[in-house]
This record gives sequence, structure tokens and C-alpha cells, in this order.
Amino acid sequence: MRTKVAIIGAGPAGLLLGRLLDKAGVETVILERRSREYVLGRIRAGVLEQGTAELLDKAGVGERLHADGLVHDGVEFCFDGDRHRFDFHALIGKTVTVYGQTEVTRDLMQARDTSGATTIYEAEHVSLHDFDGDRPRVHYVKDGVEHELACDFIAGCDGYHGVSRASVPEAAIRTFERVYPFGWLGILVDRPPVAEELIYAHHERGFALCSMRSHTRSRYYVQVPANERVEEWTDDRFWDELRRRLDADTADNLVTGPSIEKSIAPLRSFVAEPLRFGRLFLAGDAAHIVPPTGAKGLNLAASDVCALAEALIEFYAEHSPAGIDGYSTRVLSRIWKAERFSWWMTSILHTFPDTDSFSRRIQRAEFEYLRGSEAAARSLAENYTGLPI
Ligand code: FAS
Ligand code: PHB
Repeated sequence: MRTKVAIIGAGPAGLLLGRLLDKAGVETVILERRSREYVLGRIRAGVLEQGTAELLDKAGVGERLHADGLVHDGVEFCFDGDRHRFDFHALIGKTVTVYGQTEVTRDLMQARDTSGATTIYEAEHVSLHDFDGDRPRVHYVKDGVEHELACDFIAGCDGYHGVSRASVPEAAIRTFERVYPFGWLGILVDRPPVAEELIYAHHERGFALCSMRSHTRSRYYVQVPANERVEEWTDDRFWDELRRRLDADTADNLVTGPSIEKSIAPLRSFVAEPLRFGRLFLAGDAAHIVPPTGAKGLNLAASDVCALAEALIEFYAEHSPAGIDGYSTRVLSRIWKAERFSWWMTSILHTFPDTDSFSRRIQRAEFEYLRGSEAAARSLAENYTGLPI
């Protein structure tokens, strides 16, 4: 089999890249290790930057997003019980949309099915070959039969644990990492959200987040130690801990119920450099990881593939290598700004095991500065709603 662009991974990065390229007439094949159902079963991101929503519109998959997504003008911080709302729309005229990653993935899968483009689910033993030359190939096994996919380019959209970055010679890649000493225990519950907008809470017992997926489905998180096991957390224990970390009014208004999903996500900051290796490009979580505190992971994946699609379309339409030659430098600049913001949000909102009294006062001062300075609030607003793509 042969195609122009072989895409490894059918998460949001791979599916959105495939969609953008297909719309421009650039043929793709997506190879996905898991089943479609497994991919859709993963509960992950919940907040889309304004630029991501606009990109999904451009990809022709924004219909349900506009019908079911919740447009939010701002978020609240609750700092040791003191609440402050940041009105992004008033500050910089931008908003975010609450619309789960699962739904984004579903919309992209549906569009790809309709287009007739090839996606091979449950593709096993994917391996990348000769991407340092101009005739790269991908090998995979499907239903016990070995296959070779010849292509012009390979897009590694296979996440942090994927095969693409792992296929790059160690001497050709440099990585930067910070692993946080805690994780997020998240639950999904079919109960109305406790508030109209998201509440990011800092408390000496740990961080908490009140989010949602719709007016009837809520998503909550509490910070837990990095080695915590989800089996140790009954729903009742979760609700009790969440209440302790919120202000009294919010805690009283919490509508609890049985969790329909409960999991712990580790937190890390990670960047690989560069993001191009001959005919192989990395995008999304294959290239970088951010702690979810800044709601950047999914959005960075979208901005990566927007740039990569533009570069590949330019290559085929104008026979110009300028875009593909500039891809890594272009996206890394935005990636590092999102890494900075995600690290900063994580640093001011979480309690660190080695947090001393001086560090706690600095965290409080950050909150006081944010709520007392329009310039500081505007900076938060422009980072949270998304820097220009
Ligand atoms: P993904 O990991 O989503 O997709 C990669 C795909 O590649 C997967 O389907 C995988 O099965 C496939 N794959 C892997 N190896 C392969 C191989 N060898 N061959 C073929 N296919 C292969 N972001 C937020 O903004 N907010 C959040 O709250 C949030 N929560 C998260 C919770 C968890 C547990 C995780 C892991 C991430 C979370 N993220 C969150 C970040 C997340 O949303 C990612 O940024 C987003 O999924 C990135 O999309 P992709 O780059 O497509 O990677
Ligand atoms: C979510 O709803 O899952 C969510 C929202 C905002 C974040 C992280 C996760 O910063």
C-alpha cells in the first residue's frame, strides 16, 4: 500500500491532521494501535481554546461543538477559600469552550468515515523505517498479516508512549522534563456542575478543580500523591476531600452521585527537540506533555497539526520545502510558551511536599497580584484562552 502521509495514532492530533490534509486533497492513512471504542473510551481534556474551536470549524467538524459546547467567558480561582473570577471576555475579548476531548475525537472519526479516508484500527507492531531518506516506510501487523505502507512523510501523532519518538536515534533528539510529585484523581459524574464556570482551587490539603462536560455531566479532580492508587478512593472519600478544598458555599452546593469514570493521571512537563527528523514529524503528545492545569494538552496538539498541515499542503501544492523546514522551530516557540504557562499554573495552585512557609506566601502573593492587577489578569487571560497559532 502507498499514501502521501502516513499518520501514526488516531487521537485528536492524528485525526485532525488527517482531516486538514484530506480537505486539501493530500491523501493520508492513519494507523491506530487500539480499537475505535478504546480511543473513544479515554476521558481526557475538557477545555478548547478559541483558536482550537476556530480550527475545528475550518476542518468542518464544528457543528456539534457549537450545538453542545459551553462557551465560557472566564474561570474562577478559589485560594484558601477566597474566590475571584477572571472575566477573559471583558479582559481581552476571548472565550473558551467546554467540550470534551472524547466528543472532538468522535466528530473527527465521523468526518473521516464520511470522507472514506483509510484508518486502520488495532494495527499492531507498528515500526518506522527509512524516514532519514526520501522513501520512508511503515510496517504493521493487522489480523496477524504483516503489511508495508510506503509514503512520502510520516506524522508521529502517537502520544507520549508511542513508537514514533522512540524510533528517533538517541543522538538526534534532546528532551526536557519535569515530573511533578503528585497526580490528578479525576471523576466523571452525571450530576449538574457545582458552578457555571470552572473553579481552580488551591488549598493546603491540595489542588482541586471543578469542571464539567455539559449542564448534566460534571468532571472533578483532586491532587493526590504521585504513587496513589485509584482503588484506595471510594466515591464518598473523593467527595469529602473535594468539599474540604473548596469554599463553604461551593462545598454546600456540590451535587454528588456515583462516578461513571474514575482515574489518576500523572503530571509531567516534557518537550522533545527538534520535532522533525528527515521525513518524520512529531506532533501532539508525541512531542510534548503539559500538566493539565493550564488546559493546554489537547490545544497544543491542535496547533501543532495546524502548522504541520499547512507545511505539508504547501509542499505538495507549491513544491516548496519552506514550511516543512520551518515546522519544528515554528511550533516549538508556541509549545514552550504553553509549557511555561502550564508549569506556572501548576506551581501556584498545587501544594508541593517540600513547600515551605516562604513558598506558600509566594503562592498567596501570586493570587493577590492576579486579583489586584488588570495587567496580571490579562496575562492569565491571554495564555488561558490561547496565544496566537
Ligand atoms: P493521544 O495520546 O491522545 O493519542 C495518541 C494515539 O496514538 C492513541 O490513540 C494511541 O492509542 C495511539 N498510539 C500509541 N502508540 C501507538 C503505536 N505504536 N502505533 C499506533 N498507534 C499508537 N489535556 C488537557 O488539556 N486537559 C486534561 O484534563 C487532560 N487530561 C489528560 C489525562 C490523561 C490520563 C492523559 C494521558 C492526558 C490528558 N490530557 C489532558 C492531555 C491529552 O488531552 C493530550 O494532550 C491529547 O490526548 C493529545 O492528543 P494526541 O497528541 O493525539 O495524543
Ligand atoms: C477537564 O474538564 O477535564 C479539565 C478542564 C480544565 C483543565 C483540566 C481538565 O485545566
